[in-house]
This record gives sequence, C-alpha cells and structure tokens, in this order.
Amino acid sequence: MSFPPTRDPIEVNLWPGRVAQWSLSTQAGFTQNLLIKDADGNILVNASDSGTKYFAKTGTFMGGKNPHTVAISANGKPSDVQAASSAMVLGGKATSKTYLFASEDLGDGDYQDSFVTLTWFEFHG
Ligand SMILES: [Ca+2]
Repeated sequence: MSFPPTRDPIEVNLWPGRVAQWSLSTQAGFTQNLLIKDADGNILVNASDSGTKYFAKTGTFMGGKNPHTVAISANGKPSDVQAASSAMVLGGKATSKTYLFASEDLGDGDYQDSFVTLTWFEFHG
C-alpha cells in the first residue's frame, strides 16, 4: 500500500512492546533528521546525517503507545514524504510489517533526500 506525498509527521501504528528496527539513508546536501515518537511523546529515534550515505544510521527500539509519529525534516524544515507499507501475514496473523518513507526536501522531486525503513516483528529472539 502506498500513499501520495504528504507533510509529516506521519502517524503509524506499531506493536507496543515489540522490537522495531529502522534505517536512514541520505542523498542530500541539507542535514536530514528522522524523529520517531510514541503517543506519550517519548523520543524513540532522533538521527541526523547528510551527504550520500546508504544506511547512514540504523537502530532498534521497543514500540510504545500508539499512534507513533514519524517526522523527516531537512535543515529543520519539514519535508514532503511518500510512504508505503507492507505486512507479512501467516495464518491470518501478521509476523512483521514494514513501512517505507521517501522524502523530498527542496522540490526537485527525486524523493531520496531521506529514505527510511521501519520494520517491526511479532516475534524476536
Ligand atoms: Ca530532492
């Protein structure tokens, strides 16, 4: 499922207490920032980078209270963001779900200034 470009922050529902992994890639002159919070305002990810760097930053966190918000900005200004999501389902139960976010910070329409993946898993370990 994909969505047209929108201004972030974008709301996503994660599984509370389940591990989520994330990555940030940049192809941008401006400094990109990825900020992910839970509904209580807890900051789960706050990562910045610039230049052409694939998997510039990666990490994990535990999902908190829904809805979570994902915000991508460049030099402190909110970017336009395309989003898509896909779930793996087995026997009617999701085993993982992945969101993709691609941001545009200036208007040239390449939508790769930031590229973010966010996956969470029903099971871990
Ligand atoms: Ca761009």
